Amino acid sequence: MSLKFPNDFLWGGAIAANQVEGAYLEDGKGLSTSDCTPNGIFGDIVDRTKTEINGLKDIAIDFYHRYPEDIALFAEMGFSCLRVSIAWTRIFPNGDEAEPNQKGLEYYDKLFDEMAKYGITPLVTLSHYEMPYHLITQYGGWGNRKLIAFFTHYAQTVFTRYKHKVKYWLTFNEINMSLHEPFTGVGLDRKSNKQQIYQAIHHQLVASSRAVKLCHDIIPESKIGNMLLGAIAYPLTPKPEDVWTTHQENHGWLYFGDVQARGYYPSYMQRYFKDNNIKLDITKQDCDDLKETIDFISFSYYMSCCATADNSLRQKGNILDMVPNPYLEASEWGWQIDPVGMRYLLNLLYERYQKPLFIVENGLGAKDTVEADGSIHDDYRIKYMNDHLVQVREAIKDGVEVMGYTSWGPIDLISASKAEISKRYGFIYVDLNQDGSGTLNRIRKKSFYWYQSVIQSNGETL
Ligand code: BGP
Repeated sequence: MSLKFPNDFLWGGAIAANQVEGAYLEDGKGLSTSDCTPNGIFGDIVDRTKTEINGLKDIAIDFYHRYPEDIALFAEMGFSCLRVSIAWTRIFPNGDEAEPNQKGLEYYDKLFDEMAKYGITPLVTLSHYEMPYHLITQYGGWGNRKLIAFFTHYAQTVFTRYKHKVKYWLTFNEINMSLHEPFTGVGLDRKSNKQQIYQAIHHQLVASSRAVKLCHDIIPESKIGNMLLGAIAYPLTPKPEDVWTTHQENHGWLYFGDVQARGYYPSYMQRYFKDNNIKLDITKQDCDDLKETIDFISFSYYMSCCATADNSLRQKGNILDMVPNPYLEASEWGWQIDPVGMRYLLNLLYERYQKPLFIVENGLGAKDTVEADGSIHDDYRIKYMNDHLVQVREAIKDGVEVMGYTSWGPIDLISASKAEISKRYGFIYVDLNQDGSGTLNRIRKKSFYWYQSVIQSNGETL
């Protein structure tokens, strides 16, 4: 069997508006939730306009102004695809307006045109960890059913505007994170109870399916997918109770995919809601809307974790309160590195849904050192990505249909969980320090040339 990837495989990288653009109030943009969390998207809510804090996220890596230079660098690596997100607040600054902000629409026109110059296919996320802050203060976030209409109006506006430029779309980034970080996901206070969170998630799932329907109607040749954090858990031991807990733990994120890919709530969730006395307001119209299912499944994959029936072993503070796997090493940020998990996850999702898969985030956050001659030798990043891509190739040989791979943060950007720049993912270094100083100059790392040869050979050099 050939060592190559499919001929139409999409190679590229993934970025998110709030982590790269900066210009956070420029050209009429409104304040978004990500602008209000200075300690990272998972931090406390602070209105930056009043406090003047966190200048780092105000400019981010200044992609808003430097995108032509950055896209030229992506093209130099040979990207055929770039995943970006639209900042909802550039189009509808408050989220509830009838008319869109023209300057915001024009910005993304220019961005997609720049990509087209190099034949780079856009993959666009409608909402990547941000929403208009006004929708939280005035409506209570996704807890309010009205958000469905605001979101679909936004989706309809951008589908109509960019229908000749964008064929691949995603609805909500890592939608399953709403369970763990309700502020970032559904705009609810962290202290919200399960009933409130699941109701808000339900509204978001309905909004997602309505966006899918609109996309299919407005851009018939389009493909629209969901986006999951691929939070795969293994049993910590072969003890049957651990195996069963793991099964349930995986349901905690797979249910989002089940609803979006199958069009209804799975029976195990009905049982879960009953056991936890959660009574959702689900209308007949909601059930009809949910039937409009996605065309493909997309996910991020950084690490795997373990599950156990023994709650005392859970580790707090690491995104999913996971139990560490004794057989795996971890990044400096405690994310356990598991390339085989990539193959396992791809097989699991394909067997479950029989829909094409798109890996839309994968990468290693690490501290880089710039040598005296200006070079950056990030062999650790090359190893991480090479090992994962080898497993992607194995999964393709297993028969899994994989549409593409967009690495996370092909250029250094502001970390989502910590709002820091030192956790770098890029093939391209950005001269920016935590205090906001730096020239913002872009420098090619060693991994830049490695990825370039991987793409050029369509994976043969792995
Ligand atoms: C995913 C998010 C991204 C990105 C990535 C890395 O969960 O979709 O926005 O940031 O994780 O996370 P971090 O930036 O915290 O290292």
